[in-house]
Amino acid sequence: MSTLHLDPVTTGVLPRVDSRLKAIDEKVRAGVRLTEADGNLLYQTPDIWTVCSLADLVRRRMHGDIAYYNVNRHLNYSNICALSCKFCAFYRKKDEDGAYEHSLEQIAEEARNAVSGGATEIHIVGGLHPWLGFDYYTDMMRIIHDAAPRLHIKAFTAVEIVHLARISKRGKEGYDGIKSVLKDLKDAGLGSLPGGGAEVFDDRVHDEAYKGKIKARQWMEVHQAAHELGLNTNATILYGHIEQRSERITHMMLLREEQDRTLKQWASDQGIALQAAADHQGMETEAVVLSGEDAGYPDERLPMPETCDAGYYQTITPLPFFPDKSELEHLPAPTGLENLRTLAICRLMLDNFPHVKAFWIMQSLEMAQFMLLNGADDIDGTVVWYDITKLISDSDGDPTHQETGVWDLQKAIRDAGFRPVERDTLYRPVERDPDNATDWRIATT
Ligand code: V47
Repeated sequence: MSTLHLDPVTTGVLPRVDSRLKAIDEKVRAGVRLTEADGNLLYQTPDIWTVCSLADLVRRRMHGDIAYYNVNRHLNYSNICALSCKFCAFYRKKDEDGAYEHSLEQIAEEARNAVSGGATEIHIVGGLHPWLGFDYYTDMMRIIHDAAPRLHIKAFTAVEIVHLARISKRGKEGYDGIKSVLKDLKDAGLGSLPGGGAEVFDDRVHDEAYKGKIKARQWMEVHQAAHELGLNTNATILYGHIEQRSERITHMMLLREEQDRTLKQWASDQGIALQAAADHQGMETEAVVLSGEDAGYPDERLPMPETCDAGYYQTITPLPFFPDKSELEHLPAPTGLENLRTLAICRLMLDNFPHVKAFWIMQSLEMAQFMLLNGADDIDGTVVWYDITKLISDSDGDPTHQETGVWDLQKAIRDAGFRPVERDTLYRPVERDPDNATDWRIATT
């Protein structure tokens, strides 16, 4: 690597290569874990191309030329919320214009529609509804499961789970209360947890922008309890509002630490040696790096949770802040390059997360395509209705209708130079009958 390092401020010239990244380059190539200071440098450097090409190296080691998409539906059962997070334009107060809540019959109908559209997953989240009882949520799982037994139910952010513990009078039981709520939901049909509601794990940002919401420790506890029950979960980071870039790195470090703990627990339960790879590379003994030179996916080191009784974090999805109609509307949205850099840094810092998702609904399909070349291996799915953030409107001007067909997702992936693979929620490849697209099975090879 050249040692060229020009200061873009004094020279007005953007350096092509920043020599300060040399040590990071060597670590990534050797599969050695990056430090917090490395993460901060990845944000500070003007040499975004090196950041992106390192993320691409890791992404190709882990996933080769595969890029995942899925056929899914997002469903927001209600936007009525007891909280008033400043970044959120989705919530409404009871009786406010636009407030809604779906009946269980409407939800069952949506599940049936999802199946007839070929979906393998329904992704369900809502606000913290002040008066719906716990039965509504367990009945929701059962009614979907009855209407669509093969549809995987990925539902409820950690903050909703804590809310459900409170309304089912288990709030005071702490971790055990959370776990028993998750167990009830799992018994009723819940298949996994999405990664929402994490925002940025920092108390200052929390108190300024989403006071009243759970903090990092409780968010992690919910996911830990889910993992212990054999449910896989995802994680997110909502960035580009009032947080500092260094606080994003802290957020990633906390998730990475938690995934280390999760994977080690899981490996010891399974009697397998996840640690061996880390020891072999002479890394910090606590690190479990999945993105080193021996990375390869699908990875038999991480079998599906349904074949064992533990789960783990599958995916990190960086969510760029959408200011429109929120209390923070005066702030600018993060730029395309900032979104690209944040996703690439997620790939590099979260070396123990199997997947990085460029959620096309929030990144745009064009940016998601570009992100596949810079760290992402997944673009999410057909989605259909999305009410939380609005990037596009359909031909009738309805901004919640945000649907892209399978063909468009596949074409976007192919045009970016990757091989589209349809996955289910647990990242198992899906095969479809060419004569009947709604007939699908998990591929065996
Ligand atoms: O929890 C809310 C965020 C999340 C805004 O796990 C906002 O596979 C940006 O979590 N600007 C919901 N973000 C979305 C989510 C998600 C999406 C796709 C896949 C997965 C997954 C998870 O969106 C919320 C909140 O963190 N959010 N308002 C906003 N104005």
